[in-house]
Amino acid sequence: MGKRALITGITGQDGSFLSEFLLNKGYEVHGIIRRSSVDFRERIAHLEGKPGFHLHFADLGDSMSIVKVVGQVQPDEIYNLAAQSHVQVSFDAPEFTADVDAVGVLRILEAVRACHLEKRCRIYQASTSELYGKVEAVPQNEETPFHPYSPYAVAKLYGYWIVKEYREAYGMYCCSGILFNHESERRGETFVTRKITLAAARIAQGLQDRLLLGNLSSKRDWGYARDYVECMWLMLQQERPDDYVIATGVQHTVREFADLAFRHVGITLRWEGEGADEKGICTAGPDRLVGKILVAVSPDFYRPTDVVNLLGDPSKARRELGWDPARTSFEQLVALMAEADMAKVAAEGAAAKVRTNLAEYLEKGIVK
Ligand code: NAP
Ligand code: F7E
Repeated sequence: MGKRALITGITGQDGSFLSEFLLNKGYEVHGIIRRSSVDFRERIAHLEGKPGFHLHFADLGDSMSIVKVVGQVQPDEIYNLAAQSHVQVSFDAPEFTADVDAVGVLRILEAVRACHLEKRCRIYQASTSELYGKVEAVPQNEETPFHPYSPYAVAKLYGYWIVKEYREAYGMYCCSGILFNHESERRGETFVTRKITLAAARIAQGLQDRLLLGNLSSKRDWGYARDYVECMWLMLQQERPDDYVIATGVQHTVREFADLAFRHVGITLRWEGEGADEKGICTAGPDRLVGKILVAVSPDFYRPTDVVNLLGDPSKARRELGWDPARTSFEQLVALMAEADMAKVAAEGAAAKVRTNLAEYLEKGIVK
C-alpha cells in the first residue's frame, strides 16, 4: 500500500507540482479546497479524475472542517501549503493573513492531535525566506536571525515557532521548509516574475503597451518550483524532523529578471534614470517598439516595508537531503516562464480572434 498524503493549498502553484510528484511516487493524494462560487482549480484540472487523487472541502480558517478531513483521510503525511501568500496583500489584509498563515498552522497541528495521529502523521510546514526580512546577514542559513518585515512574515514566524514547539513538546514529526522564492509557469500572475513574463509576452504580441513595476533593485534568490517540491517530501523522509533552508544560492535583481525576460521575447531594453524615474527603453526588437518606454516604475507597487536582499545558503539541504540546488538555472527559469507565457498569450489572442470573427459572422448573417 502506498502512503496517503493530505495537501492544503493544493490549488496553488506548489500544491499542483507536489500533487504530481507524490502521485508519481505512488501516493494516494488528498487535497483540501475552499468553497467558492467560481472555479479556481485550473492548476489541478489535469489531475482530477485520476486514480488516487481526491479533493475535500475545508478551510484553514475553520478548525472543525480541518479536524473532519484529517479524521476522514487519516494521512501519513500532511503538507501545509495553504496561505494568503502575497506579501503586499498582507498589508491590506493583515488580520486574514494572521488567521490563515499563523493560527491556521496551529489548527493543523491540533487537528492531528485531536485525531490521535501525532505519533504516525508527519507534517511539512511551508515556511519562508521572508522570515529573514530586514536581513541581519547575507547569505541566510538556518542559523541566521529572523527579522520579519511584513504582516505576512510575522504570521509565518508564528507558524515556524509553533511547529518547533509541537515537535519539542509532543515529539511530533513536524518540520518547516524555509523556502526562498520559487517560480514557474504556474506562478500567480501578481508575483513579480510572472507579472514580468506575462507582460513581456503581451507587449511582444502587441496586446499591452507598458509594464509598471515597483522596486527594481530588490534582490531575490529565485528557483524553480517544480524542483523545490521534492525537498518538501525529502524533509518528511528523514530519521529526525528538522528545518531546512531551500534556495539556489544565486541572487538577481528584479531589473535583471525583467531584462532577461524581455530578451527572451525578442526585445532588448536599456535602463535609464533612477528610483521612481527609472525606465526600460526598447533599443532592439519589433520596429513599432524601438525607442518606446516599455517598463516604468509606479510607487503604487512600493511596499510600506520591503525585503530587498534575500540570498539563501542551501548547504544543509545539499548535505543532509542530497538535494541539488543547481538543477534549474536562473536563465533556464526565465526562459521557461517567458516561453510558456508567449504560448499562452498567443493562444488567448487566437481564441479572442475566433470570438471576434464569430460575432462579425453572426452580425452579417454568415453564421446562423
Ligand atoms: P499560492 O499559489 O498563493 O497558493 C496558496 C494556496 O493556499 C491556494 O491553494 C489557496 O487556495 C490556499 N488557501 C489560501 N487561503 C486558504 C484558506 N483559508 N483555506 C484553505 N486554503 C487556502 O502559493 P504557493 O506559491 O503555492 O506557496 C505555497 C506555500 O508556500 C504558501 O504557504 C506560501 O506562503 C509558501 N511559500 C511560497 C514561496 C514561493 O516563492 N512560492 C516561498 C516560500 C514560502 P485558493 O486557490 O482557494 O485561493
Ligand atoms: O516580490 C518587488 C517586491 O511579490 C518580489 C511569495 O511567494 O516569495 C514571495 O514573496 C520582490 C519584492 O514576491 C513589483 O517589492 C517590484 O521586493 O514576487 P514578489 P515576495 O514578496 O518575495 C516569498 C519567499 C514568499 O514566501 C511569498 O509567499 O519584487 N517588486 N515590483 C514587485 N513585486 C510585485 N509583486 N509586483 C511588482 O510590480
